[in-house]
Amino acid sequence: MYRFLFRIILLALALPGFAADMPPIIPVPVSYQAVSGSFLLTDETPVIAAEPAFSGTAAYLRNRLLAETGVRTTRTGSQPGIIFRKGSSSVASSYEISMTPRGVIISAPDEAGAFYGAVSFLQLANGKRIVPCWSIKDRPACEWRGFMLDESRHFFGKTVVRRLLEQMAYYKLNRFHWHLTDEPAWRIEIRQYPRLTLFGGVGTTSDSLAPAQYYTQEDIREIVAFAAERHIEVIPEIDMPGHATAANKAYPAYSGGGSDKHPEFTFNPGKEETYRYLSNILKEVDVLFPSGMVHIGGDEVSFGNDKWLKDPAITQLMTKNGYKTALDVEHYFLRRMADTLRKRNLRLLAWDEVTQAGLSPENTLVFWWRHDQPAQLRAALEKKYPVVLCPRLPFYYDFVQDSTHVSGRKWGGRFNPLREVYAFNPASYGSPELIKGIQANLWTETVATPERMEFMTFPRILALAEAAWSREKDYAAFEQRLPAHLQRFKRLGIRYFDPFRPKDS
Ligand code: TNX
Repeated sequence: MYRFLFRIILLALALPGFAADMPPIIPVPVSYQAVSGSFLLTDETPVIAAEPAFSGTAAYLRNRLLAETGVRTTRTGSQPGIIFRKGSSSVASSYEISMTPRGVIISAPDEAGAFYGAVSFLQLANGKRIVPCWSIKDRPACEWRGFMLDESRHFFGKTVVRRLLEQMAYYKLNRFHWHLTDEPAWRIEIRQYPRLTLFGGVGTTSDSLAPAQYYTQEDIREIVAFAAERHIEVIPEIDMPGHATAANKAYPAYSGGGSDKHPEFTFNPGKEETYRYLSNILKEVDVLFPSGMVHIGGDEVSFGNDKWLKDPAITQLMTKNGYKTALDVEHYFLRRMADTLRKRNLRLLAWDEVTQAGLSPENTLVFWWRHDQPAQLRAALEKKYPVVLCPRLPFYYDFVQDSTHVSGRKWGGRFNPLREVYAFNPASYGSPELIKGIQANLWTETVATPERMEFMTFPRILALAEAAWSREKDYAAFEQRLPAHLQRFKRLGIRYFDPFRPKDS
């Protein structure tokens, strides 16, 4: 009998999760130490913001503890509690947790740090009321920890986006890049140009007769506020001068035409009216998004600029300025848009095609996505552009994550398994002062439903988070912490890919 019990205890110690040499937190904190004993959460546990600026975070923690553990914490009381304090560290977004069975202190220099401390505590609790004690010190490696969702190709809507943002926050991601316009649809209400969403909103790639689906300005405000409560900045992408098909269907006067494969793909860079029109659109966008950044795309213009050299307005512009190629015109367009954004004190974000356009590095952020063109990254860094790394391999989440998967993209037989997302190390690219961080991009031509969206996102977003936040990484240790997170997804009804059973899907 005793031998049997002994064996069970040994087995339990050997199992992942029981080997408590690492807290169950993803992304793994910078330093941690197990402390003996556990902290008990009850309906009498007070959660207190000793620093008034942290009261929003205290409220958030209480709310999530209720949602995830069912415990109804209180605001004051004599029971052991959770206290948020201003800490002595001056590192932005850092935090410390010190815990004993008699109380939890979360200290941070700023609101973001307090929030990340709260999130780490939530992960320590992992849905349970008995929380093992740890002492933790933590700070992010990358400032930009981003995720992009394409809602032009398929529309998922507010409920799904809120669920995604909640999980992004749980893993300390802090930038939501919202790809709202492209060929099939324009998904953001613009008051001055209502047809954008009337016509451009119609259809997804799967159903061209579906009713218009888009975000009203009220919806946008709601999502932006929801994200802000979770320390996530939302950056809209209004793609130009290419990928503009939906807008051009609504307002053909500003179209620069397209190609056989991509009809009406571009805005017309030769007409002054186009700049007025786009500047009016960006004014409304600016007011809705407090991040002070707008992503203007700038990608793949050559897919549909076939008509530019035959267009009277464009050829006139070329003669006037001595331009020889469509690329010269594209760069002119981008400089004009940069002027528009600069006048409004907005930062210009764009894909790596814009590196050669002659924009001012101070006001720009370049997204390196073409993994097969490392020279583009080198050029951007040489020109002193700040950069976010989001190379297709391993950061395009429309790429499948297992060799057995058929729905989704591959690149010359390669795809993006969890392990490769995890292995990505931004520090290995050097230039720490210019490389702001990393981002994963979920394009949705092949992702038609919310379930599929989640399946492509989870758990790869966890590997992204650890690659962005943590300095020391170990895939085996990550794999040990993963099952508890997958179980949580199951509890919350989040669809995910199970890397331990790849054939299940
Ligand atoms: C390239 S990445 C695109 C997107 C597609 C994606 C599909 C980029 C700037 N442009 O328009 O959706 O590939 O993987």
